[in-house]
Amino acid sequence: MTAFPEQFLWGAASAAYQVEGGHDADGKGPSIWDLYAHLPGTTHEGTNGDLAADHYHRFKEDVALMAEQGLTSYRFSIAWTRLFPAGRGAVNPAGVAFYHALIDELLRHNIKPMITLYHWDLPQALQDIGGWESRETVDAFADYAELCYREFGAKAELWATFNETVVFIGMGYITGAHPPGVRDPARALQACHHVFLAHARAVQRFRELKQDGLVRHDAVIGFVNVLQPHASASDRPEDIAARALADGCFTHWFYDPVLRGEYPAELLQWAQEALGAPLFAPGDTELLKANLCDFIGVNYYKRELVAANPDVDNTRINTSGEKGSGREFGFRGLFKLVRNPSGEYTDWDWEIYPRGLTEGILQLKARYGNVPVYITENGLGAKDPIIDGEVVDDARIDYLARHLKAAADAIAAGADVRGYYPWSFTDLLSWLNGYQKQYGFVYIDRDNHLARQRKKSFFWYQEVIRSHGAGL
Ligand code: BGP
Repeated sequence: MTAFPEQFLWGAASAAYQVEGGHDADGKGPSIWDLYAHLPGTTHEGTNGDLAADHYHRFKEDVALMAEQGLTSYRFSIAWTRLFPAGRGAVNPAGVAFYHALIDELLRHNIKPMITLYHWDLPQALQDIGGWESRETVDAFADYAELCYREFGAKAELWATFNETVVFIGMGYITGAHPPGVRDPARALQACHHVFLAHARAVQRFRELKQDGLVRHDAVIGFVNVLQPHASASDRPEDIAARALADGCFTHWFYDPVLRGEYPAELLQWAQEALGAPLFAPGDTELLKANLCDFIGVNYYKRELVAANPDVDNTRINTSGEKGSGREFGFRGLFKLVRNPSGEYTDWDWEIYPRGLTEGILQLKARYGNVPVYITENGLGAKDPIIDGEVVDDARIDYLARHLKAAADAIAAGADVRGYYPWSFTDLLSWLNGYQKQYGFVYIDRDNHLARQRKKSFFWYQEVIRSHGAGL
């Protein structure tokens, strides 16, 4: 017996900067990550994505492995700077050709592409004119999206505009750990507002081009968010209030605009009074309202326990992989994320809590109705053991199996979950943690010309796919 609907997609995920390499190949322009990762002290031991897994040159080998594993879908992102080296203006035909070749190779193996338009690698040329703080970037994004639809819209049916806005805005403009390295909540909220507008504009163009027959009639477009369910650390009223605030700031702020077309009203009022942002221009409200998602993508790794926070002011996270080295994360006066004393944790201090996937999806269903859901990321970051030359990633198998069962529970409870994309297909670059934090089904031997090697989990997932999840 399988709990998964017949059309359920068995995928795996990646993102351009983390896997492609070829950072300046064939006319590609620099992105903010190309520059940022080369600044001293920004990433784990100075690691960067210049070479990554060299998927740009080895995608055929990678797609052959996907086909061997049995994937029915593959989620990847397009590097904006390959298509528009300066973010707008002149198109780079070699970049367009690369994604055609990748997509054609996937289709040849009956693997459905799921295309993410933006997985954090903003063209540096647009950062230079203000990045997401500028409405010119919104215009440039709509044009970039349109080029993608015109080129690839007849081939791909699954599209997502943005990946994890809470992370690239939160880390880019509040904690300062991602580019552009700003620490200013008001600027964060304005940049974030522009991302929602860019999403809405891209959805609008998608539907126009679909109407014109340039995009497949069965194509759909969504937005990918972090799914991080929160629980209060105790039943003290202040912790319950802190949890509600965390839900508002981390979840509703990012889901409401794309699924309801508006911000959570109370929080918006608070932000505008306290910080003076986000500021709306005429037409913004209508634009958001008119362009809701066809589906929502959820990236689930962990849940968080939340407590009232009179004291902690820390936004640094564990990037070493030494369990217990992370400090409490919190915004003083608002809330903090605290360790669950009886919780199970990864070496990066992320709580392993499969039920959170079920709970989180059902919370979304309760708030937004039965919108189609794709689990666009889920996975275990670990330093995988190698025994007698084999990568024996039993911990990953255990993690994924338990989360797949949790996804099945959400489906049994009535949620419309349509696909599962573990992070990641091959090992790849972790933004701040380098290559030591592995997620893949396929090991990349960095000491041996990036040779690909199937891990134990590769064969495990192959069997899950073959049985359509029956043997879990
Ligand atoms: C998500 C991102 C991915 C990926 C993943 C794992 O937030 O969408 O790009 O990196 O998290 O995170 P990390 O690499 O920090 O372990």
